[in-house]
Amino acid sequence: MRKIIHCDCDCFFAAVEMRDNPEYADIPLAIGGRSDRRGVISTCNYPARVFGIRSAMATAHALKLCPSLTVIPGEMEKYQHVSAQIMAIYRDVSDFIEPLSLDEAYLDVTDNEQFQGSATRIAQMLRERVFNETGIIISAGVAPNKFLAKIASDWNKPNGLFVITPEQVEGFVHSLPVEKLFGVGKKTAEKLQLLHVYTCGDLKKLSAIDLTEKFGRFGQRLYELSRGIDEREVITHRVRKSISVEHTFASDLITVDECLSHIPALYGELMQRFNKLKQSRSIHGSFVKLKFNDFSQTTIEQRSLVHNEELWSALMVQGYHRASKPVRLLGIGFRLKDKEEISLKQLTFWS
Ligand code: TTP
Ligand code: MG
Repeated sequence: MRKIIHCDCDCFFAAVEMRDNPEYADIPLAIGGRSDRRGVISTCNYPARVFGIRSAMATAHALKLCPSLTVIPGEMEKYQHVSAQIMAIYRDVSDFIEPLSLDEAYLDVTDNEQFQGSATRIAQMLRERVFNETGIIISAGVAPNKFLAKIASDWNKPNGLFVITPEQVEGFVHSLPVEKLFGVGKKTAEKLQLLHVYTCGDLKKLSAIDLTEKFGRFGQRLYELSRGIDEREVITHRVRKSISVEHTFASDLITVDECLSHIPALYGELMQRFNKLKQSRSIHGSFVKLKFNDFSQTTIEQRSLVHNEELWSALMVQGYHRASKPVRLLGIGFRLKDKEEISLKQLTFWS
């Protein structure tokens, strides 16, 4: 029996904007494209949802529903940055994490020993840590599988925690509307209604053969989901392709020598991070990144198995002279050999 937590930020893009601009906190706010350019809403905060505004709605329509709606374009880079911070908290708590999008992830905490193995208390701790460290509120669902954990995180949104214990699965699923099942869209729901199936309880009355006849392979899935069964694992093997460190300076670096003087510190930090990697990985290249004071940036890299200060310096000089402008950020990193690629190649070689 697994213990799965699904975490999902509340009105993510809007939450970041409300955090950074408190004047947005209590007014209807949406992130979206301009109505005069046929833009659509990416998301909106909960005060805006009272008016019926939803993701993917045309901004022009949203403004009809709520003329006082504040619509702002948003800043994807900022949301990516906050997302990376939140995912780092999840990774700190569990090695078994599967990010699904910028604001959503599954964690498998079956063998996690924190809080005597209580998934509920781990989820509560995650919610507190994310809020304390990033100012963003997440809702979490705890259940014995992915399918139910995802439904659970939505159940008490916003700012919610909902737990489905193994004993509660049968009762919970019984009254669950079939529209909540992954893969059941409008068409399938209509088809099911013709069979007088509205809830998973109704769905359970149909035999596996019946379901396969009517829905093909998806019929088998419906048979399982209506019984609260979902064997999918949390997929964790994200292959890291590079590792890097970077530093943004309080005041710009003007000369190339100033840039070069930061190499030893960056190099030391990079080696520290590299040595902390869980699996040993081979380096097959090095790169330097420079961001200039006009926010343009450049990366120079070289395939090489060896690395030393001379190599970094040569790359840094090359990068600096691409723009010869004051520098606001410096980064250095390694490209890593893809382990899976190697084993695949070996397989084809031997077969
Ligand atoms: P969601 O988690 O679907 O939505 P949300 O976080 O805004 O709201 P909720 O409280 O219901 O979870 O999506 C996460 C972010 O992805 C969302 O903030 C904006 C973006 N997004 C789009 O840009 N377009 C879309 O159609 C959707 C659904 C989301
Ligand atoms: Mg969300």
